Amino acid sequence: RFTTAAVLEGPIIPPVQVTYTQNLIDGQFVDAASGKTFPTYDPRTGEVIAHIAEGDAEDINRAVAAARKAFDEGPWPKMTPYERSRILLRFADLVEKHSEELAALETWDNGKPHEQSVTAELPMLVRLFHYYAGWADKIHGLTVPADGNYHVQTLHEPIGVAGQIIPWNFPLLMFAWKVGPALACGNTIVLKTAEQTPLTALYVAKLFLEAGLPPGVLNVISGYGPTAGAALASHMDVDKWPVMSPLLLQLAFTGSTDTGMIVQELAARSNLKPVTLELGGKSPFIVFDDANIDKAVELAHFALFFNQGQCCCAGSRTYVHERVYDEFVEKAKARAVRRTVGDPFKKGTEQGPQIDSEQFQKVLRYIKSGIESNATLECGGDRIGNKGYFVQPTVFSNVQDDMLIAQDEIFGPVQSILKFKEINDVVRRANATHYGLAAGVFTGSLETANTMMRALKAGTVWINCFDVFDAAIPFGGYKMSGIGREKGIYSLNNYLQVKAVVSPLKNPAW
Ligand code: TXE
Repeated sequence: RFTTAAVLEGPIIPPVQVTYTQNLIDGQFVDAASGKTFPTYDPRTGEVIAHIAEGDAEDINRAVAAARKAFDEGPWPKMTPYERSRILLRFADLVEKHSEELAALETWDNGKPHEQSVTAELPMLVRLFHYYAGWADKIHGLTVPADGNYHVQTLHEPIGVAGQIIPWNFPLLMFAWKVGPALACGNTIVLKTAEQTPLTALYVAKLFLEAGLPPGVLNVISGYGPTAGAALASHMDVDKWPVMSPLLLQLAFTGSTDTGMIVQELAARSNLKPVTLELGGKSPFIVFDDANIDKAVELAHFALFFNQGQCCCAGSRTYVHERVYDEFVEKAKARAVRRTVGDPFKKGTEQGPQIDSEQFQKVLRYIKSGIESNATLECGGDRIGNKGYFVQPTVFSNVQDDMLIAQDEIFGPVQSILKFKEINDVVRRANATHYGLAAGVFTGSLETANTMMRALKAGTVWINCFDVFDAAIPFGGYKMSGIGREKGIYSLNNYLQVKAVVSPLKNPAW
């Protein structure tokens, strides 16, 4: 039933080599202070791709010190915004020039289809840097008409050193969403990649140096969460005399809700650095009986299975009106059975392996739980082959809201289809979760679409479409799906301080 030939025959050799494995600190690739390394794996086989310098607290300290020096003494903050903008544009050009190697490296380390890396990830990264390059010289304050005999204005200033922690599901895009706005605002950065996918961020960081980014402005540390990540979140460095001001002043995190809570606590207990969090989700995808059913089936499939189901905004609770439920389930099952799973380097592959053994086991555990809770297994339900982390596209029908598969973020290719009767019922159930990242609504009625758009508690509502991303569209969560927004004009606020400047007037009439 599945296109597994490529998996079974053995992996296609990726058309790229690993060049950068060390941490990037102050413009130099260096070994970890401890000398330790960790392996990064090929999810198609579970075999080691390369050994990577394992950053820890000492490497984070060195990187933060370099970023602080680049902010306080380096040319970066003294450059005109236009000069900074041109470096971002040169970087985007270099990414385009090297997009073949980058797409191959991304697929090798992450397992996502190569076609997706080429046609979605790389162009989106380039577009995002063009977008923020455009902002760099348009960031300015306001003149404020305050009461009294005063001239009042605001200055919008970079915060200083930003700490950024990214996940493994979209390594290059998450790099872009964090680094683009922070640099456009004139900050310097210490970025920690996910331990599963360290390769592409090191590669693009090298391209930034080539584009003319001064040393120390962008530092990239590979390593684990509880060591390197926690060291970044809790960074303090006030134990010197005379007491210095804290070096690290902002933290942006994308990952699980559980880790987000740890990170926010570490940030608060160290130096109260402000935190933006982009966390998990359990997004409803709601199909009314007046929708175009074939289109809704295809988009519901895409909303859930895209990127092996490893999307924070995946449409992972598919609510379908009772009048079209049976037809929808039949068609959703037929579509999942047709999904081509295999070596992500093979042309035509829609689904590659899950990222690692931990996520693979987690997905299989949820499938077991769905079966045990008496949801109807329409198709899939098992792994594919005996090597790597491939999972059959799985569809459950007759799913109830209180089942674990309808409540937890599975982060895998498992679609849960639920039935609803009327609009108030589905609004209540769609909102009955501690998540609030995204939602999809499928209907032929403008009134229904407008009502749903207002009623749903989610950071993004897609109407008759899903997963439409653009550098200009803000993204982030309600409730426990996060704090703050990334992309668009909204992301700039995360990386700017506002200074109010008040001075007296001689003659208030003027
Ligand atoms: O996430 P973590 P994991 C969800 C998804 C997935 C689950 C677990 O449901 O199955 O999370 O994945 C760093 N201090 N998402 O374990 O732990 C870590 O090194 C500081 C949703 O991979 O959140 C990595 O860089 N940092 C999500 C990053 O946090 C720490 C994307 C994410 O890892 C840390 C990924 C600590 N104590 C998973 N512990 C999304 N929102 O898109 C870990 N990290």
